[in-house]
Amino acid sequence: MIHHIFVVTFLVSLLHLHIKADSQVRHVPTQPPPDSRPVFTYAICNNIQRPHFTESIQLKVIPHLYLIDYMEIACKTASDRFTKFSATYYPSVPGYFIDSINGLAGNWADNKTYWRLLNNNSSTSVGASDLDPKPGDNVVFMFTKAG
Ligand code: B12
Repeated sequence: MIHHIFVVTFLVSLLHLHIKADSQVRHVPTQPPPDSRPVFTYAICNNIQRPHFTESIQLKVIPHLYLIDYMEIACKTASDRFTKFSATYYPSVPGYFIDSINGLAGNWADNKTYWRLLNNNSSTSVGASDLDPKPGDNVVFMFTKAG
């Protein structure tokens, strides 16, 4: 009988310890994983010329990089969705004008199409060589027909 009581007491205290340990684990504040630097969203969107396409990627903000650098990173790290882009350097601006993305080129002369650059739903006042995305930004190259 005494032996039984001892065993039951022992088991109950074990259970108690377990619950205690478990509740302690639950109350430990969640630590961010070591590689969770701030990100921004980069997207390309063509709704006007078939085949339509939209692609989006979250990229880590890296000091001293500009959008054109991130466009290259997207082509390297998600080459199935961000296949390529082409750009022309204008010393007059100065900077790179983005001519084509994923093989789709603007054609200002014939139909006033171009790749328009937006950040947080507003047209940017600078191009891809001068835009430095901040954490949380929503940067989009939108294929657009002017006028
Ligand atoms: C006309 C014009 C356009 C036209 C060009 C069409 C064409 N082929 O004619 C369109 C509407 C396509 C355009 C688009 C953009 N433009 Co613009 N554009 C101008 C504008 C009003 C006149 C340029 C011009 O004709 N100059 C006279 C000719 C003889 O000189 P040029 O050296 O040959 O000009 C060429 C370059 O300026 C080039 N170009 C036009 N815009 C841009 C933008 C960038 C970043 C670059 C590198 C080149 C470039 O196209 C011109 C014609 O070939 C200037 C303002 C100004 N007054 O200069 C802004 C200007 C050059 N554009 C500007 C911007 C920001 C843009 C956009 C990024 C806007 C956006 N948020 O989408 C986009 C480019 C996006 C991309 N795909 O890279 C800025 C550049 C600032 C900077 N330091 O980056 C300027 C200075 C306006 C401003 N904010 O003050 N643009």
